[in-house]
Amino acid sequence: EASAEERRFTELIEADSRVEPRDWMPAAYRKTLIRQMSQHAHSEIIGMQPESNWITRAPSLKRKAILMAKVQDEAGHGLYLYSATQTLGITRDEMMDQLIAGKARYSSIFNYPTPTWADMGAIGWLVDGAAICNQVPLCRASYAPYGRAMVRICKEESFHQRQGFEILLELMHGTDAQKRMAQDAVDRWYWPSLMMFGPPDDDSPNSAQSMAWKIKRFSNDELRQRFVSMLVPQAEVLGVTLPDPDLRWNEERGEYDLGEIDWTEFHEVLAGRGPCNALRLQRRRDAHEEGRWVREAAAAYAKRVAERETE
Ligand code: FAQ
Repeated sequence: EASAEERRFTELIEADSRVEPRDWMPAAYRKTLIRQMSQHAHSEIIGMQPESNWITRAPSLKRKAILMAKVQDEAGHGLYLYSATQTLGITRDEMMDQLIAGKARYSSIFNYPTPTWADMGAIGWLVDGAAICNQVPLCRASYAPYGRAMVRICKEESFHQRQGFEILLELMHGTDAQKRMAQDAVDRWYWPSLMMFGPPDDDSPNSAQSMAWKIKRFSNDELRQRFVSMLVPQAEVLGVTLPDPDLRWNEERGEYDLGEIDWTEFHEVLAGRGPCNALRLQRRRDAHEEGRWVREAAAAYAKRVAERETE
């Protein structure tokens, strides 16, 4: 027999209304939100690294200013999402400790290297493109602080996506070497960007419950499919080839057929054995250590101000 609180929660979800932090919610709903939202926040923070790798080497002052602004946006998204997650009763310190200890997940995509400038284009076009596809439906997530965070974040991601597209467009109008560099980056980022949507539907343990709770609105495969449909015409404009020989329009399904995704690679990256997992985690640990004096100084100052007020 459901309690009155439980019935009210179920009605709220059924009516497509929203859950606020002070509302009653099932413990499992709270837990899955903390899981997904903290992972999302960690992704933004770790996601700063592949691009910050190029800030000192951007090919012009203008490109450098744009890239710095983008990486700063990612920091902002991370902090914004940590705050939204804190409304569920976990502290920022707990989340940070989990990340530093290597116990927290963050998106698989940020464990790949960025050896060339064209990677900045491919990340913007493919990684931010995938992020938008995944996150636009999350603007309607049943947990209100998450949905509200997504509205603002998606606006910034769409600017990020266009700046990536524009980097690739310029390279594709350049020399043969620049065209090869752009195509090579697309070849390396295409498959990992498809993996961002998560495992296939029949191997996605969290999907059914998250969809019933209206946190997720579409399945992993549905969003992956939508992403590819968005990419195909854009790839034509760019003049790049998507590196999937089996990619073709299926008239009957009204969708593209995709080649086989290498799920072994996906699981290896999730297990911590991707090309840059160790590097990303070490960099985060070092940054945390290097920032210790700032946190301590801020805490000491806050304490002194509080003492002065009670004097
Ligand atoms: N990487 O049962 P499901 C960005 C895990 S965009 C790592 O399907 P769910 C912007 C999953 O957590 C990137 N782990 O799970 C940016 C679960 O593990 P758990 C961040 C993955 O939650 C751009 C297990 O596999 N975006 O940062 C991945 O229903 C450029 C089973 O999976 C978000 O986080 C993966 N790719 O669906 C920043 C979006 N896929 O927790 C900088 C919000 C799955 O049981 C530069 N999140 N796993 O141990 C979501 O929409 C969902 O959480 C999914 C996964 C779709 C990612």
